[in-house]
Amino acid sequence: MERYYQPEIECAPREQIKALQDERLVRQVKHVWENVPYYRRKMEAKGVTPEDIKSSDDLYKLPFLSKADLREAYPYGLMGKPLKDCVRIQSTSGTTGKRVVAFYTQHDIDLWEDCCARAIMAAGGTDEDVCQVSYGYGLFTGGPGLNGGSHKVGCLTIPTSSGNTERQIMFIQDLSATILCCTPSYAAYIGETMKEMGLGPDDIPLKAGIFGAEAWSQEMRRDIENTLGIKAYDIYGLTELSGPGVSFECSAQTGMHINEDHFIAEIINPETGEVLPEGSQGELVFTSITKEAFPLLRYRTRDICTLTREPCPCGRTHVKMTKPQGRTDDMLIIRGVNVFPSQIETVLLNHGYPANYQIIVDRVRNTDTLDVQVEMTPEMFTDNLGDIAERQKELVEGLRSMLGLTAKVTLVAPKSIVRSEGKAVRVIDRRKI
Ligand code: DLL
Repeated sequence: MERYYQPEIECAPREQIKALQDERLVRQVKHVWENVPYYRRKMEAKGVTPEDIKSSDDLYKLPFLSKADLREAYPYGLMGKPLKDCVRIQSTSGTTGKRVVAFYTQHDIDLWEDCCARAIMAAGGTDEDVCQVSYGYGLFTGGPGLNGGSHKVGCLTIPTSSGNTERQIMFIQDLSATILCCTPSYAAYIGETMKEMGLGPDDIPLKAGIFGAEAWSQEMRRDIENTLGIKAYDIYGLTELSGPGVSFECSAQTGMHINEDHFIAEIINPETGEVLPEGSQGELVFTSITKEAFPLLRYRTRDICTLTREPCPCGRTHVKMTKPQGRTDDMLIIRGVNVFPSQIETVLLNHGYPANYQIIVDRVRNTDTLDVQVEMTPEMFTDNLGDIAERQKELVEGLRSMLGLTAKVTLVAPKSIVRSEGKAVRVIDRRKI
């Protein structure tokens, strides 16, 4: 049975959602014009005023915002409310440049937690469930967002945060956790640690997992589902727009429903900025129509995906996005070929390897090199060099047919690639271009 947190809005007829978006957009543009001088200047430069925005059909007239704007306006330049009305900040884990700092009023937090509650109920959660939140707490949005959503659903919430993996497993067992929320790489690590402790899926009561914050393939999903004995659901979001819960998977698992009463989604051509028709692949752009403190209009996410309005058997009517197929900024261009780390992951998992790998890109004598280091499972591990060479050759072939490129593959010993308790670092690009 499909469960909803706010069925009247999650399953509302399309016309009703469109009317709500129109009304909220008009109000939001006015709010931003009056309160965010940085964006007002951008609108003026483009010759747009709030009178030009009469409905969501006029969205294309507004200027884009990008991460560069966030850096330029850091920290207070994009706020829509005075600091005294804000109650919280969250921030990205960005390692380059300035971090993104997002502000929230109590109302913003309330709506954000509603979005996370929708995701938990879509994964089958109820007030009978015990929900272990193993995303990082603190500045990262994963822990606080799902914690709030879990409270709203009425689950007994275990705020373990990430880390101390054996203790995570002990809590799952002792407190009978039924839902696990963490990054997919941490879920895989928890599964691996369970195996080492001699535990299998039947030894834990988990039934569902809500995993996101980083790219993960369908193959990785199956892997996690088998080791933990659960159904694994995807959840998407970004700090700039609140955090997790911008979109989430339902039981159909054919994309993630975007919470359209809070966010209007567009797909654009990342090179030209042109809005693309439904079904096209391109860069996802969001306009937040309910956020008060940090109201971003036409924010370019750099995530590449496709939108679909095909009716969903779950009964929800909100548009669905595919799993992000990559980011405009994590796409590697290697010897002129576009490569996404997710493609490499798919090849590895299809050949039976775990999702523990590292992609090292370098430039030697003006030629790009692609080195993929892949961990063997303990069962594969051997000191027979002939066997290893044979396996490496198979992977080189698999990668060649997926990417059209020759990579160097190095199989490494089990556990030699550092595990992540949050987002995994998959790519090391040593090129100095
Ligand atoms: O990762 C928010 C989040 C927390 C989402 C917990 C889901 C669960 P940021 O740290 O700002 O926020 O990173 C946002 O992470 O633009 C995507 O590139 C990527 N991302 C988030 N969810 C997914 C997902 C959080 N389900 C950036 N699949 C986004 C693929 C994802 N990529």
